[in-house]
Amino acid sequence: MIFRYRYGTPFPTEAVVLEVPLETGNPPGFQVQRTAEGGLSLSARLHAGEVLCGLGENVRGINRRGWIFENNPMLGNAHAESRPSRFTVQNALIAVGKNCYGFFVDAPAGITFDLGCTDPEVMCICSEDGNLDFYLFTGDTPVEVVRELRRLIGRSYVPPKWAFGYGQNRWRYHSAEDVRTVADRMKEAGIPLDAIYLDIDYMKDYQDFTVDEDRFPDMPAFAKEMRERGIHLVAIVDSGMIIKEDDPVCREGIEKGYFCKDETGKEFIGAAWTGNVYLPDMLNPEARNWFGRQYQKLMDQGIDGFWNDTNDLSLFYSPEQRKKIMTVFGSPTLSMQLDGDDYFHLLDLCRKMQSADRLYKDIYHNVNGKKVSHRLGHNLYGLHMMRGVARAMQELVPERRVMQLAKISYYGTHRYGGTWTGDNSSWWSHLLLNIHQMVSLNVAGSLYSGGNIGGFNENCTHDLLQRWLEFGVFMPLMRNHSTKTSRRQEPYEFRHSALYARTIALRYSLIPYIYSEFMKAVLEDGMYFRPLVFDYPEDEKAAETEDQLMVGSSIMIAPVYQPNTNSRNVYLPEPMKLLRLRAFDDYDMEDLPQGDRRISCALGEILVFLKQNCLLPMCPPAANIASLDERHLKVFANLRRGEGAEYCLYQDDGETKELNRPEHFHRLYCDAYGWLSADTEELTLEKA
Ligand code: MIG
Repeated sequence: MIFRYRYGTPFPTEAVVLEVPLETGNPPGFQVQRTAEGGLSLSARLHAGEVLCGLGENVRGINRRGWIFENNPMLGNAHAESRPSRFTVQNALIAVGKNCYGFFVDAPAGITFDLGCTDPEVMCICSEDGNLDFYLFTGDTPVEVVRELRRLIGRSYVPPKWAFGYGQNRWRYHSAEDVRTVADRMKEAGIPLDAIYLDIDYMKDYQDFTVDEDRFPDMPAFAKEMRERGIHLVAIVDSGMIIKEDDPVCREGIEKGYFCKDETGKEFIGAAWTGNVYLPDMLNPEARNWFGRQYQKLMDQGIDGFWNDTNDLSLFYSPEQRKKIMTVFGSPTLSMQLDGDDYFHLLDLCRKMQSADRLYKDIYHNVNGKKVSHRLGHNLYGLHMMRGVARAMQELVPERRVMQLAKISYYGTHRYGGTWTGDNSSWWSHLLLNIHQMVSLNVAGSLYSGGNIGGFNENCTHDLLQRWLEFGVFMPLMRNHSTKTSRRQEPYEFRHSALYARTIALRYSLIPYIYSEFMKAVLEDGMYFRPLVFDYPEDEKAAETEDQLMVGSSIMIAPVYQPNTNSRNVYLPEPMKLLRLRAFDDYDMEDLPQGDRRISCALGEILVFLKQNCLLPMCPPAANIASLDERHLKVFANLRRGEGAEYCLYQDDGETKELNRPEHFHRLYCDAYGWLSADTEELTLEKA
């Protein structure tokens, strides 16, 4: 059930797709108080052992208890453990304990979640301005509660099937030649590949919708060459448009009034790291649809997908702020030898230069003719950018799915595209963080998501990349990405590239399962990744286990996320069959009882735990998704004595949008003696 409570006059975020009638009074179990400054707080008791999951890609564990989170992402928002907010703004939590319930605070800004930080037994949600819609969800199981949340916010985005293949990315593939070299070296190393991502280097002077013709002389021909090799090009688009007199898109944007304005009604000029920019007003439907239509220019060049960056705006400062600082720096009263006071005054000024609050208050949107401050609009910017792009795609290629990603996203963005978790680092702790983030993104319906494999900043090592890939095999978005100054981390850059090749090939072998489970999670408003506590809510140990995940209906995974180790502890909430996978035809199996175990796992091995009476279908690997043969499946089974098992396989053309057709669903059966059969003659099955 979904219940809705309204406080004040909330700004319409358009996150929800369902009209829910308003309740009177306050949500049961919550105490509601107004503050003297017009704010509002809702507090509830936290019970012993209760687990809180959600809040998007934030830092810290799967269980959010014990920390204060805010919905205020901004530039420089590294994945540090102390960060109160990250790019995805997903204000919902699912509570699993004596009672199982969830809630979503629909308010674009100014929300703080004190989840037992101030008082370990109290959770308090505070709103600065007191305007919000509070949705409460109930259900018998955690997944049912999630289902109610997702019924409210709408069905998740589905990319084309090739987007489940391996993608290679690095900031600074400078030219067509660079990209070709990546494709060649991947092929030489025998590594499957479906996509190469183009970072801002393909653009002419970092301007959106342009291609640098010196470095990419004939993009359409190049894209065609790549596509013939089975590789899709995915191009980055930044939200800000570089200010250029002769740029036709810029000119049109100004003429039509499609950019954000400053206090006086002039185009706001922001300093982004690529230069001074105008900001398309994504909160204005006409403006965002216009921006979306520009993507045609890139599609005409043969680009197959988009990753939409800097939708947090990524602004450094406004010209006004710069002027102020320059005045202070240039002041003759400032002595050459800075004394303590001057020094700290200057440091403080520079630090405040980036203060989002000051910056955002100078930016205005046009929402139905009304001036709306970016303070309210900040978190919604990415959502509406994706809406504009999705709508344009619907017009341009109505019958086809289009691959697209966003970085910052309010609730609702999951309907229009996938998510990558932004600039992480090549740290072991960020591999573990990536595992945690997948859970909370899945709560929010951001099912097509992933972190930068190998880490973006800092230098990756051969074992970190290998272990990250072993987890990445299960991430719907499997993309290796690094920044231009870090050590190169394409798999062929390291000595044991055969190991990486085998691991990535395993991803392709697991596609029949991964794609089926992903599609079922979308179509049933379920979750692809789940924390153990969602499946075993009565099990206290499951509630404490944060380094293992349930993936789909049949399996649990336990990735290794520490260096220099060939084993790890695993908790089995029920008896399971361990599959230690090295390659499609190289594995061992062992039946394990319920309980704690130390399990060996050498570099290049993936631990998969098959639940009882469950099946896991796999296919032989291939060079890319399009060449997979998914009609001949090898099936792993874990049967209780005297019982059979059934599996629902999903297969479609991977391109068109009609997802729920009955012919996409096939049943695989395994009887108590281990005999396999399917409900279609098109499939042949072999027992593992
Ligand atoms: O920080 O386009 O998250 O993936 O490589 C600079 C350059 C802007 C941030 C993205 C990152 C991308 C980078 N961008």
